[in-house]
Amino acid sequence: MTKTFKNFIAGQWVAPSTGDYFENRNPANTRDLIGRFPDSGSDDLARAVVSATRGFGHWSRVPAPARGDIIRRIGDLLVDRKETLADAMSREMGKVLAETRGDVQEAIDTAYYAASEGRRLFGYVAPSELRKKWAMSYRRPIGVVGLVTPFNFPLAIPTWKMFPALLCGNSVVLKPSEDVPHTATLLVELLLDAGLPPDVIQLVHGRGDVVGRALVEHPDVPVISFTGSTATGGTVGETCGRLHKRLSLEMGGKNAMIVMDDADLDLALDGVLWGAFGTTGQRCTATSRLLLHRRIHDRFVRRLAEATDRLVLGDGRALKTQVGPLIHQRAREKTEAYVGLAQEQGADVVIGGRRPRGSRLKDGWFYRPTILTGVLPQHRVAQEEVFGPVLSVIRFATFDEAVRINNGVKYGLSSSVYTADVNLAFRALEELDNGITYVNAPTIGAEAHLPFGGIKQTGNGHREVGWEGYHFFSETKVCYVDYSGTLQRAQIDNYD
Ligand code: UN1
Repeated sequence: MTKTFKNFIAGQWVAPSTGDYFENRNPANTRDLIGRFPDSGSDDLARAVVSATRGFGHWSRVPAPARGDIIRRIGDLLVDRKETLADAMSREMGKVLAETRGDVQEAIDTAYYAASEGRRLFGYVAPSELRKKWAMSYRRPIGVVGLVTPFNFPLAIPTWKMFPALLCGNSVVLKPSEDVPHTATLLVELLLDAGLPPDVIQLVHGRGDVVGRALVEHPDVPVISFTGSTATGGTVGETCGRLHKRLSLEMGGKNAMIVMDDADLDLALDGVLWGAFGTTGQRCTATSRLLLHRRIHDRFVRRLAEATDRLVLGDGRALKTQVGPLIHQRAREKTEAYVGLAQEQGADVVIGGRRPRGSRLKDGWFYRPTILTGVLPQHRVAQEEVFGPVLSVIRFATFDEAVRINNGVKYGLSSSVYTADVNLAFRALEELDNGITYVNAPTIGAEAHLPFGGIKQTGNGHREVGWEGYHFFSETKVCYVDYSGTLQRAQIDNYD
């Protein structure tokens, strides 16, 4: 019997007003049907916003340390349910269990950070320019926050938006990716078990162009946080600009790893395998360009091809699997199209460049990890986000050239340099145009307590998590108290 799931609106698990559902299948084996999920309409979303507005009314008045206590309990339950959540996530998203456990761990870390932030959420006290007057600031909740989240981190991304938003006193409407609705459902069940008031969290499943759009356009949702493609982010940005909403965008990446000729090549090899093919390349931080110094280029490519060939593809829940499937047919077709395009533009496929053979993987969206050489910086495969297991190798002669290539794309999320030269390492930190730069580590793996985000068309100036995440989800109120008993006028020149 196929299980039919519901939305969580106004404190109840409810069927969608449309009566329509979509199927959620395991990308490693499409014969495995996980369930049917609501293909909701804008009416469902509107009801969720009404309830979340009520939730905001009382939650925003709960003291921040007490809000933090509930989020700490959420963290504890995430610890208890780590294996169940990881397994469900691998089943619906495809990445290997070690990675989905990491995804849960990122949520746990974010929860405990948020809990402790309830006892900080610092404002400032500044000296007033006048006598007998205090000047200070504190952080206020904003209102109903709309979250639109992607498939690749089914738990980490919704929670790293949601926990700071909740801690700051906002209520939340979550529209998860239609590729990972089951993890979102398990998350909301967990939040309620931990004691989060039911009208503070609403879950509305459905399509981006219906439910996502309704959320972004809703006049009573003053804050939107979106992670997804740069194209969709642009549309979200136009709407939020028109409606004067506060908006945080996390979008594409075209992240490069630079390997200098003095680098520890064993270390760089492990790094690039993990950075390029972890999560099957489906991270916005994925290493999708490998910039190799010409003196080590051929040697490194040979070793990389051998190691890539040994990677074991399969179901993310099978013990031996190192690389899972892509999320769906469109993702595989897009990956194939980029490999074709690269070849037309003159690149060579060194390894991969095709679907796996044999019957074992025939029912999943698998694609062999692929290395392209002879790629030029301006080739489309080296400029555009593939979001698949495709690594473009580019040769360079000098560090300055590598910096130019790294910076010569429209994205600016993450970069990495492998070198033993401390001077070059610091130059990389200074000169690479990205929100995150790693030295002697791959482009993926940002930690949950440091601000996350990118520059240029990766973002719109905000950062997620860390201390900066809390700035986005709260407004600064500045307070002046004049206890002089007289009218004192600021900006009047009192200095004779
Ligand atoms: C993403 O791919 O959208 O830094 C987020 C990392 C992870 C988060 C990636 N902690 O790779």
